[in-house]
Amino acid sequence: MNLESSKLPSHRLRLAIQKSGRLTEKSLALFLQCGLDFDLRKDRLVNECKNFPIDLMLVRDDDIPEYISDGVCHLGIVGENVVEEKCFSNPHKNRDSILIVRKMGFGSCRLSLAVPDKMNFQGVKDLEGTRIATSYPMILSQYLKQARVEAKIVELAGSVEIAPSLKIADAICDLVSTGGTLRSNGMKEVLPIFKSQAVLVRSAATFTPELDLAFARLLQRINGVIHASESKYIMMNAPTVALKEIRKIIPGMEEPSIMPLGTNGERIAIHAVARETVFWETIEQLKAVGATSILVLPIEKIIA
Ligand code: PRT
Ligand code: ZN
Repeated sequence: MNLESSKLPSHRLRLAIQKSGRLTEKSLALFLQCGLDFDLRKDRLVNECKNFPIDLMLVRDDDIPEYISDGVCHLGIVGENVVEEKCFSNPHKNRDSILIVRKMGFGSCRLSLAVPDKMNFQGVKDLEGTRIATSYPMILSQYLKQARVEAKIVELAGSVEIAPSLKIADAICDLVSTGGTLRSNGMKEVLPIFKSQAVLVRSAATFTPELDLAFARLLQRINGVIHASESKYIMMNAPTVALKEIRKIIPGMEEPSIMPLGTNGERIAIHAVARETVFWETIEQLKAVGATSILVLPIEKIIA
């Protein structure tokens, strides 16, 4: 690492993201939606933002918790699984040096125990005396300790799913999202032990007032973008008598705007923000109680 460019400035936030991997594209898309303009060059360790006091550091995801604990950067976006493994479940690390600020709503997966299809698995006690391959030895050993199961942990950096067929392990503990990798390697997921998604983390160290302000502004933008992406603006016409039912149908509906249609009081127009995903089933239910001209619109920003 170029030490000159890694010196931590006191007037600009430094945020670490994964340089190249599953979290990179979504992290960058979020910054774009937050109005941050980076002239990004992947061969540069630190990339300056042109219109906000923040710089992006592009690194390997495994190093992000360490960089934050060591004061190399103020913030990071990383899988919760990595924070848990590198800091929270690691007895040699200072777990108070890093704080999870919020979940980001992408990069969802789970760390699960998996065994060969042919194994008759009844419960975690069946793993007593076995060899379990994983890239997450800290989380796994904590789990086994709590479950009072003695097993040998075989630490591997990658391709954990092939360990049983290589006969170097009897079971594995690996990240799963669709389950396709396990299936194509003749394995079955038997126990999810840690649920994860990408999280925004910060150093627990106190920021200067200047950095505190920049962080508050950044967080407000991130919150606004994430709330907006989870929400929809719904408009419809409906019989006045159906209002109570409609309130129950729309997920997470806040106080709607209600306008009379015509003069006889029989029909109303309803405009509302739904805080959760609006599925086709919801729209069918609205139609069933008499709603017409239903419009579901995306929301770009929500600032409370
Ligand atoms: O190079 P660098 O070290 O930065 O990247 P990396 O290879 O360590 O990480 P990367 O890009 O694979 O993953 C980054 C983060 O994405 C992880 O730390 C998780 O928080 C998150 N994530 C979400 C996943 C998955 N889903 C995932 N499915 N990380 C890895 N996988 C792998 C898993 O290890 C297994 O090999 O995908 C395979 C299983 O996927 P399915 O869909 O077949 O179940
Ligand atoms: Zn990694």
